[in-house]
Amino acid sequence: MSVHNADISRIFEEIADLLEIGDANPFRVRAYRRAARVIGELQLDVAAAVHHGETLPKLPGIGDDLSGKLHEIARTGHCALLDRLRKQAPATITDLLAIPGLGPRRVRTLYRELDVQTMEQLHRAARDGRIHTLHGFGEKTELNVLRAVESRLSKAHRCKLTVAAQYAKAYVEYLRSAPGIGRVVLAGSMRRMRDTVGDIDILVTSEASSDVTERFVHYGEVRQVLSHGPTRASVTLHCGLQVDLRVVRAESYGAALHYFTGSRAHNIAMRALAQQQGLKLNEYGVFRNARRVAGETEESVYAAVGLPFIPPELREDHGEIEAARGGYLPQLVRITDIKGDLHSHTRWSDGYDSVEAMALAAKARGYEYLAITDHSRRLTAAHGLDPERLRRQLDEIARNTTPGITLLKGIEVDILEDGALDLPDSVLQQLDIVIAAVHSRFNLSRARQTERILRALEHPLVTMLAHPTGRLIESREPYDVDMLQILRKASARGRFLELNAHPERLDLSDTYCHMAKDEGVLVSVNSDAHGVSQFDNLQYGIGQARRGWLARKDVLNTRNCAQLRALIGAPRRRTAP
Ligand code: DGT
Ligand code: CA
Ligand code: CA
Repeated sequence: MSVHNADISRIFEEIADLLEIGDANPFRVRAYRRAARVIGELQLDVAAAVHHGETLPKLPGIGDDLSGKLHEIARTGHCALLDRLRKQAPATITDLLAIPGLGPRRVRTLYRELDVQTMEQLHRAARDGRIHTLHGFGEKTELNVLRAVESRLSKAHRCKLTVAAQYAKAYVEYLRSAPGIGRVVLAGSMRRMRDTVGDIDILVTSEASSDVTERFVHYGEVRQVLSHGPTRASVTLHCGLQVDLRVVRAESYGAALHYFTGSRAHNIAMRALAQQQGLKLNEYGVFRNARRVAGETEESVYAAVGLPFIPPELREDHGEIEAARGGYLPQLVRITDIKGDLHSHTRWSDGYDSVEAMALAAKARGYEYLAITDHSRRLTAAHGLDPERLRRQLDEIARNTTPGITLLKGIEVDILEDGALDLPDSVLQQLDIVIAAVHSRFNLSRARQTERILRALEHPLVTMLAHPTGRLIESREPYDVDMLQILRKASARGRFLELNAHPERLDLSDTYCHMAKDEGVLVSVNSDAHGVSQFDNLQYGIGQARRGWLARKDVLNTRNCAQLRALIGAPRRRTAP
């Protein structure tokens, strides 16, 4: 059984949670949390490296003790410490942490005072009004907990795209190595690059389909076989994810891929379109009477109904079929169109690497420019920069002579509660790029949150709004803002919105990207890399941008350095003192 970085990360996170619920030393808790984050964001496959006897690179914050645990998990998939901690706590207690607002400390209180151990018990306690009297809780918290539990109990669980992608990749590799196998591809919402997926769908071509389904259900990570037939099978993995397999013959590949890519709504619209033309479209091909007229490739399927190829990211029945018919499908932005990154961190705040290492890594990706944008002082947990430390950092950036790449001096400055910025104008004036970001008071009313952001966008020195809704996928709801007003302000003031490509965020979402395009606001697809390995996050940002119909021209950082400077410099020059 193979162990993925996401598994190691989850084990460390659970250890941290259980230690904290158990009132352990906060430094120890923090060490595990940090390790979870570092491993979770690492591109290198740790278990594979351990397996091949390679020495791991020095990882920030991972000393001898944690390194030992890392090897233990990589080798065995388990950690003895976690097993011990789990025995000491009720099995379901960490589920409660999924409720926004419930950290380990509050979970500890709920457990000790009310013996709450499960989601159902939590629901009852909140409904009966037993929570608000506890120390550290209140009426408002109780109400929020009640709402969150109810929404959770009623909603099927989805998995973040990037986490599911790790499991999918390993499964695909396992299937590929089988004899007699043709193509192995991912379909479903994963191919459409949805930010979360309900399950993984794999399509295989083979003339010996039952051999393939047999191999599929005998994968080492399978927990349960849900169904197993000659051409299809479904399983759940140990991590809880469901995986569906379909095996078809090569001649049906295109039609099957089209069908299993979905979305359901797109398929239904396509079938109706085929019917209008006297054709029948299904997962085996396109047929006129009983004669197959297309199906070997997806292009042939679309061509049979008179359409050009529609990229998977657009297949949501959100107007893509009409656009294809009318000849106005956008030429979607591609990752190779990206000329630079406008949001990155270094060791000066909460990044893991130096300015120089980040510059080299950006250059190695073929970028023309990289903006270094560490946090501002208000974000103390991230070692945010005050004016003095920022000045020293700017000196270091100015001294950097990495050839072939332009470093832009920037900051990710906090937007304070009233919409003012966390650093004085005299400091911000020295920068090439100012990214304004909300990192606190997520729960302001819609009117006040919107007002706060509008005020920041009014500021003459602000270039861009970072992660505009603050959502963390599956763990924190977006804050309540009037996005249309924000976009109109950005448009009027010549400002830009970020699409933050960090896998937890993917913020702007696809829908808001489309809205930005409609309002004529350029979107910058930024990695928000906190280390050299995280520039790769960009691929997921590009996926969302494509889902949001963005073409190359709609994306700010497809511009070359000179064009970019003209665009981000303009508002600054207009208002320079
Ligand atoms: P998910 O898994 O919830 O993230 O979303 P999908 O789109 O991957 O949905 P899934 O896994 O249930 O099915 C994969 C694709 O198979 C789906 O996008 C379209 C196709 N499909 C499945 N069932 C049906 C159906 O009953 N009707 C039609 N038209 N298509 C279907
Ligand atoms: Ca699926
Ligand atoms: Ca499925």
